[in-house]
Amino acid sequence: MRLTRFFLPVLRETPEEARIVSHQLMLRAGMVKQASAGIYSWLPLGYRVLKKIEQIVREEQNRAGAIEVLMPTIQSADLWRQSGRYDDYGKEMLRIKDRHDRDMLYGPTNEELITEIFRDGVKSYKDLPRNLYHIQWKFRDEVRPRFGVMRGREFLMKDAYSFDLTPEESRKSYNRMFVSYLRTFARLGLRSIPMAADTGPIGGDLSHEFIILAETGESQVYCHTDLIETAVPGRDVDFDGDLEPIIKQWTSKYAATDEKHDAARFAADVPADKQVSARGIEVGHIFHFGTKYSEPMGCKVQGPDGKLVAVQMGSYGVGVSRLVGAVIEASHDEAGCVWPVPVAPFEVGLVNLKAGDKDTDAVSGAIYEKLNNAGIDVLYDDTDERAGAKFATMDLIGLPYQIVVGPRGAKSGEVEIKTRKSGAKESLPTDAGIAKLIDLVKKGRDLA
Ligand code: 5CA
Repeated sequence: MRLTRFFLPVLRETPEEARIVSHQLMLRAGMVKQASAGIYSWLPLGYRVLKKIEQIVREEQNRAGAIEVLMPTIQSADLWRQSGRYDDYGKEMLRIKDRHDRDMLYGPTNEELITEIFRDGVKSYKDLPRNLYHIQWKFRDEVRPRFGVMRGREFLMKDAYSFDLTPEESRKSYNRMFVSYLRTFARLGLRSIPMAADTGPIGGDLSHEFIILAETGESQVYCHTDLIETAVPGRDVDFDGDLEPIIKQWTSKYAATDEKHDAARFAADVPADKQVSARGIEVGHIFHFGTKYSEPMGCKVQGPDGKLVAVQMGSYGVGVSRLVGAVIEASHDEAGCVWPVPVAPFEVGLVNLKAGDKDTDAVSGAIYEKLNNAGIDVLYDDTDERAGAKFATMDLIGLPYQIVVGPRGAKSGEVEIKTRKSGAKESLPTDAGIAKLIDLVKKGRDLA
């Protein structure tokens, strides 16, 4: 992509309303624009990150055996009356009337709708287990939308729903999502910490939040240092096998906890030099709730003995749009974002320091073509801005690697490669520079 043809409305000043760094940087880097309180338009740069995160979430759901569907954003209130949640959900639910005066709502989550779909589509235990998911916008009329996309009113969520015959089988489905989440967040360049959690309005008896440690997190969490170092399951993990040993590793007596739960027990059990107390951002939340929805909504299958049984269910959410902010919180410096390769809006920034100059244009154009042909996502700064402004913008938008072509190098056949994260710079012959970049980017794409 040539910057002269792109839409990148960067701001030089930090907008006053933004209180945390991810919100500030997302506005400054022209990633999002607020449309109204807690509701954002995704501009091209931000949208590219959102799509990359969404795709990684999707790949890991598929790997764990979940099947993608797409349910609507608008739902009928009647469905929520069947589960009893229409009145319970309160003011967070955006209620709408259609032209026939029917009660509709903008879905804050989809337990009811998926239960109806499954109920009408499946009859026998032989159709179990199944896990259906979608990646769709949600609306929650939060009292205090804040921190940009981190706590929005409209936000993109991946929500998966598992259906099983028995609680034991359902536990296996829960475990599959648990392991899948560890992998998903690791692939985004994040270290996630699972933490036993309350179930709130979703309900149920078993639940974990997945927390990213970051200074601006909304909750105080405590965990054992070992948890931060535990190896994440590799891509060869067998989702049909026994995942209990992996789950045990992550939910032992050293399991993470927070103030609401057993912070005191944690303080007594875990050696002082192994305790980590930090702020955390919740990027995922999984629930097992048995027959809470299937029973009232009549989602039953015929068991092996011919009797009808309500199916066992769980639901599994990932805050896809929140993750864009969470990655920035976890990875940035004074100059701007520092994207991990797998989620970077572009993998390489190509800077032509003297656009309009015959030599730098020729060399930059050739590099642009070679990188594109190698399948690298390149943003080519071919504008006539001065060098200082170009470097500032590149650092602000935080592409993992930069390749800089100046008039002198263009003549002598050298380019400069910069690694955004370390700031390390290296001058190399042009072709060697290109080869090195391709190698670095390809190595950086797979983090787990
Ligand atoms: N039905 C269940 C699981 S599918 C559910 O709705 N869970 S949830 O309420 O915990 O939401 C799932 C994830 O969505 C959260 O972990 C969080 O990462 C994200 N999320 C929730 N509320 C917001 C919000 N207001 N803004 C941005 N992301 C949010």
